Amino acid sequence: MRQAGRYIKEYREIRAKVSFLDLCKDPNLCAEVAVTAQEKLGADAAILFSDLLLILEPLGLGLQYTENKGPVITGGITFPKDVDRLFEVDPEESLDYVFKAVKKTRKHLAPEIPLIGFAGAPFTLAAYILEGGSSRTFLKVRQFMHTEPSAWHGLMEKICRAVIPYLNGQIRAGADAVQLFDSWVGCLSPEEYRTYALPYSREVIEGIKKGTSVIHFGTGTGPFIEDFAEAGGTVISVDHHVRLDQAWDRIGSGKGIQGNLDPEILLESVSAIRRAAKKILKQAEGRPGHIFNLGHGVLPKTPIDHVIALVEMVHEMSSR
Ligand code: 1CP
Repeated sequence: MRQAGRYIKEYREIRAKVSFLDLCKDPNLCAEVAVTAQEKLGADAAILFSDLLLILEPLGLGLQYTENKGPVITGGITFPKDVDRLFEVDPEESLDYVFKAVKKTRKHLAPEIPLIGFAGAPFTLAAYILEGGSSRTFLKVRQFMHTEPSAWHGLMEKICRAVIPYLNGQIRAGADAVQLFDSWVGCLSPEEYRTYALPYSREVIEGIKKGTSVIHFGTGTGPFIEDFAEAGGTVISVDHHVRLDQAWDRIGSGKGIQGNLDPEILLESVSAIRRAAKKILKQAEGRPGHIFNLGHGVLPKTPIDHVIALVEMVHEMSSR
């Protein structure tokens, strides 16, 4: 789904009655939203209903979701010394509601449907903290990492210490796989990625309970997909700015790949969707290890019938 709850009627009905944050903190409602979406779409897996940014609250930051501006983070970091103000996070204590949501969702999902837990990758979380919300330019985060490398390191280490137990807690609660979202990492150059983001993503992925599949998600990673894959992950997610077959060659056949339909296509006709899906499946050549997915979240105005049709056609075209 990925913020796509917004295009599902049942989700909008629940949201008419409760705020997004209250919804995220209600394990019963989270389970209901996730299970309804999986069943309605006929998807092969379900993703936990939660959000990347919830972990910012126990770090000591203010978090609000606004109608027009999206997430707004307050009390953030301007000066290097601000990093010391952030708390150490004990997810068992402060994010227990997420673990309860995992348990409830696992309980209500069909047993053969895997449940994917998730967290934000250190770079993307740091970007939200430094920018105070969404950004087009990511100037503040890039300026901070260039000019304050030691405070940057301190911030990223603190985030790693929060994210690792958070993901492991989700696994203990019943998540079958986890996805690490580095949604904004595409704003970095390959050199910046290697220096300022890769070491911390690697640290998180290496800290995840052995034997659990990790989907490493990023967008705009085409220029440095080899480095992105090197940070770790059982499966590397790619967006539509790269060809799936070429990306897979660059990542190496030892890893799985996820992707990479352009979410915009879902606003077009069913026949256009079929053509685009067929092209991707052809590039995957039926090789094991391909998870068909969009390269990014579903756009808010997407007709649900188009998403259902996509799931059906992918099943039909890839059946053996
Ligand atoms: O009802 C509403 O208006 C809230 C919309 C919404 C929803 C449904 C937000 C706010 N988050 C979510 C849920 C969510 N977010 C899920 C659960 C599954 C689902 O419903 O789809 C997941 C996996 C996310 C992950 C997430 N949150 C990402 C990564 C997504 C990606 O594809 O890269 C990001 C960047 C966020 C931050 C966030 N939370 C919400 C919004 C609108 C955003 C993005 C805002 C921005 O542009 O910065």
